[in-house]
Amino acid sequence: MSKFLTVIFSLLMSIVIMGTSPATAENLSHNLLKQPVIEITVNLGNTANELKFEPNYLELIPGKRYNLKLNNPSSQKHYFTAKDFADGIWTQKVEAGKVEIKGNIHELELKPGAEAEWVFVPIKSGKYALRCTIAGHTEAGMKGEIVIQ
Ligand SMILES: [Cu+2]
Repeated sequence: MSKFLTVIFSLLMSIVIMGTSPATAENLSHNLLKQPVIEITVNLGNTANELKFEPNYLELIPGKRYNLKLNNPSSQKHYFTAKDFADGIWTQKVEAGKVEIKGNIHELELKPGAEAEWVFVPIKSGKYALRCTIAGHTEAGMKGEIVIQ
C-alpha cells in the first residue's frame, strides 16, 4: 500500500512541478502518456501446441507504462486471464486489429494466430495469478505469475 501511495504522490508531484494546471484525472493520464512505453511479449501456447505461457513470469515496476503484446502462435484458442492483476493497473487501452478498447479488462481470448496489445500502467504492488481458463489448460501448466514490485 505504501508503494501505491508513493507512486500516486510522485505522479501528483510531477504534475505540480510541470505546470499550473490542477491535478485532475485527465492531467494525470496525460502525464502518464508522455512516458516511453516498455514492450513485453507473451506468447499464449506455441507452434508445438504446448500448454504454457512464454514467458510465464513478469515483473513490472509501478508507474511505468507497458505495452504487453499478446500472441497466440498455436492452433487452438487460449485465454489470458488475470482478474486481480487488472484491478492493480490503470489500462490505457487494449488494441486488437482495428479496434481499441478502453476501460478495465480482466480477460482476453485469443484465437489461433491472434495478436493483441494491452497498454497499461501498474499501480498496486502484489503477486497476481495468470492462467488460461480453457478446460484443462491451467492444470496442464498454462499458468503464470505477474509481480508488481
Ligand atoms: Cu489455453
